Amino acid sequence: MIDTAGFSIFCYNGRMTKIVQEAAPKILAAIQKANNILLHCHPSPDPDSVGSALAMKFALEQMGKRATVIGGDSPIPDGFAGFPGVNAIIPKKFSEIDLSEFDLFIIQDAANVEQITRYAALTIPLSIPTVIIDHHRTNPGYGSVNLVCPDYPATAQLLFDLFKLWNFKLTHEIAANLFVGIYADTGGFKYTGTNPNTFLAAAELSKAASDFTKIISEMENSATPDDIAFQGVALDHVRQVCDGKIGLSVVSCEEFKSRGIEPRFVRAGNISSILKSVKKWPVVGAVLEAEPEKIRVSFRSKDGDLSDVSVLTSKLGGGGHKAAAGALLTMPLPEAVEKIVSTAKEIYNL
Ligand SMILES: [Mn+2]
Repeated sequence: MIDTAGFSIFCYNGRMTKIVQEAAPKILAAIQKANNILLHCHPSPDPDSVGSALAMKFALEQMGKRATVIGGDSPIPDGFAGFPGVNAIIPKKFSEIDLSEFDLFIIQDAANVEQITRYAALTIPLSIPTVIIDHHRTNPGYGSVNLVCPDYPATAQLLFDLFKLWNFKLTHEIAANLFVGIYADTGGFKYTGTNPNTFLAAAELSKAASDFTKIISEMENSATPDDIAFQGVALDHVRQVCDGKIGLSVVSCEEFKSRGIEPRFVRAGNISSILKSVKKWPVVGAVLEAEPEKIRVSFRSKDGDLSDVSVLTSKLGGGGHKAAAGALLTMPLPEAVEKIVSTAKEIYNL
C-alpha cells in the first residue's frame, strides 16, 4: 500500500523554497517573543486574506498566544460565514485599535500599507514589530521580518508550508481556512501560479477539512440581487480602448446612483474577472466610481499572456499580481480613464 501521507511530506520537504525555510525560524522567534498578536483583513477582503488571518490566529493559539483578528476597512462578506472562527473577527478598522495592547503585528496578504488601511496614513515602522507574510510581487518587504514569495499562488499556501516547518497540528479550523484561501486565490486551481505543491497542500488540507465543498459552495453562491444588478450596470458600460485591445468597464457614480446601486456593491474585481473571458482582449479592466472621485480600478490579463497588469496598477499607486491587480484613484472619472489609457499605451506599446 502506498503511504500517501508520507509521500506528500517527502515531496514538500524536497521542494519547499529556500526563502521559506530561512524565514520560518525568524518568524517563529518573533512570535515566541510576543504575547498579544494582531492580525488584520485587507480592504475588500478575499478568502485568502480572511482564511490566512483565521488560520494564523488558530496556529498562534496552539502556541499559547493571544491573537486578535480585526476585520479592517471593509465588512467580511456574508459568503464567508462558513470559515471556522469568522465570528471572532472584530469589526474594527486599524485606526480604531490601540496598538499599545499588542506586541506584534503579523501583516498577511497585504502588498503595501494601503492594504492595511485606507482610512489613515500609516508609516512603517510602527511602535510594535511587524512580520510580513505575503505572495504579492509588488510587496517591497516593509516589515521587521519579511517573507514575500511571489512563486506562491496564495498566502494560505505559504502558511501551509510554515505550519509544516513549525510542526503545527493541522486542525480542522486551520485546514478549512487554508483550503479556501488557496482555492480562491488560484481561481479554483486554474491560475498560472497553481503548482504541484498546491495540489499536495490541498490534498492534505482536504483530509483535515472534509467539509470543504460545503464551505466553498456557500462562498460562491452568496450573491444578492443587488450584486447581480451591479454587474448588469457595469457590463452595460463596457468600451474598447487602445485600438480594441483593452476592454474596459467605466461607470460613473451618478450612473450607479440613478440605478440604485450602493457603493458597497461596487466590486471592480468581479467585473474585470468576467471581462477576462473575452478572447480578443488580452488586458481588461474595470474603472468604477463607487463614490464621488473615489475610483476602484481592477485589471486582469490572460494567464500565460505577457501583459503584467501589476506594472500598470503600480504606476497608478496600487499593486497586485501579473494576471490580477488593482488600484484606488482619487480624481474625476474622465481624468482617471485618461490616465489609465495613456499609462497602458506606454507600458504595453499599444
Ligand atoms: Mn492572496
